[in-house]
Amino acid sequence: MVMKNLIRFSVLGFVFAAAHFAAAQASPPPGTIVIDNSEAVLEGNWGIVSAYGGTVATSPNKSVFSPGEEVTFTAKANEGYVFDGWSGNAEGYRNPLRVVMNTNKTIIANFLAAGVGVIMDNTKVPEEDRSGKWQVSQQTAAGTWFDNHDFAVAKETADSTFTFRPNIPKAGKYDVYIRYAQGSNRSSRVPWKVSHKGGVVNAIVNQKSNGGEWVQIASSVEFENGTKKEQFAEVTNGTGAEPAGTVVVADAVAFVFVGQ
Ligand SMILES: [Ca+2]
Repeated sequence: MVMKNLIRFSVLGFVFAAAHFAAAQASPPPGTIVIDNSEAVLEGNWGIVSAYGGTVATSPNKSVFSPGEEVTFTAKANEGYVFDGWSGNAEGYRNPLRVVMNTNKTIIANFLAAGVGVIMDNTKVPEEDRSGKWQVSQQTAAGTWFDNHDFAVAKETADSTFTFRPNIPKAGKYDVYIRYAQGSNRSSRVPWKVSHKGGVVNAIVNQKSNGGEWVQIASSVEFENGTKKEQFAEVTNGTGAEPAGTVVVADAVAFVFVGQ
């Protein structure tokens, strides 16, 4: 008897605005999507889109495989969507994804409807925008954006700084959100600062909860086009007194256009 392994695809469309950004966008600006590895540059439509967000190509192109056979899946987002990783019997954001068919699998490609803005991952932050002692997480904790996050041990007074300095696609007003994998060893008062054209906004975030969500730290702040020294979202490890072993997490920051 020859065993066969079956594969089934579910292609899910999620609405970026509703699923990942709580703030409703009233009048969506039009556009297209560019995605650059771990930094998604999103230029597209906000709002409810009912169509599925993309397709998955299978190579070799068939749905029944011999045990041990290797297959490559390539997710392709439709216009107005961005690929948001694998789930089911796969995980992460590798695309194309190589899978060995040693059992029946259900692999889900997730897509997000896009809005205007930038999601900047910790892996895109250059050395000159990090100071102090940051370490890369060795495991991908649930809720992490892309493969990893950086973390630093919390201190009463900050000695480590991590600065997300985005390439803003369009001058205007932006809401700013951060993301992290929550955990019991996270600080309950992580200090974030958003520096924008009109000044500075400070926010304290409890990273013990709301992990894997986009948590808003600034609302309708103004940015110029491009990358600028004074335009950033920054986290430090200066939490005040915390139990030994407490850490702060730098994972990803989303800058979402909300209007001129
Ligand atoms: Ca990350």
